[in-house]
Amino acid sequence: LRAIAEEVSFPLSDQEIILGEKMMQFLKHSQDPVTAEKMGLRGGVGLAAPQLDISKRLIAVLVPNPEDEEGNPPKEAYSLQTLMYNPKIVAHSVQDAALADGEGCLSVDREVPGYVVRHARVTVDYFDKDGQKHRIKLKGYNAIVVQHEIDHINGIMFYDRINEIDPFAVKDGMLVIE
Ligand code: SB7
Ligand code: NI
Repeated sequence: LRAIAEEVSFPLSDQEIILGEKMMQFLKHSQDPVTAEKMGLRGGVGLAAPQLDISKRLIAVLVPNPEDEEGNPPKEAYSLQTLMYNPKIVAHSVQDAALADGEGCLSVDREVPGYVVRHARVTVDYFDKDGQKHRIKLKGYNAIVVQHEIDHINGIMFYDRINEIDPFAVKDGMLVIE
């Protein structure tokens, strides 16, 4: 998990395509209360190939929209659902942001409290499984999740970004996302 993962080249191998599909399936399962229980999974919104011991630059992101106050399902199930091959942050805001509740990681079996300081907004380039290039702009929770996953392919863990001396320090202008 501390290695810099290798870029993939196009066209992808069948293995690399299947790996992406498996990663997305894993996230779907981990969010389904029934299968999650059976498999003993913690709900995941993202996954990076190095977490499966595959040192390639591939991440999967699946961020569900919440139900409304009455418990009705959202219009769109997901606010972000993407497989990204060779994702790269090409621009980011000066403003920082952190989740109010901190972060956790499927690969870390303990809680590490504190604000994980990240960019509030990012522009990300990536390739899809067909080798098409995409550029997306993200903010809020989606931006945080994608940065957490891109960190994994660069060997960075979320707790590396927590202020050691004062874990809940708020740099001026930093957005705290509830
Ligand atoms: C909180 C959790 C995640 C991202 C951002 C905030 C992902 C948790 C699952 N993973 O460990 C994926 O790398
Ligand atoms: Ni993680």
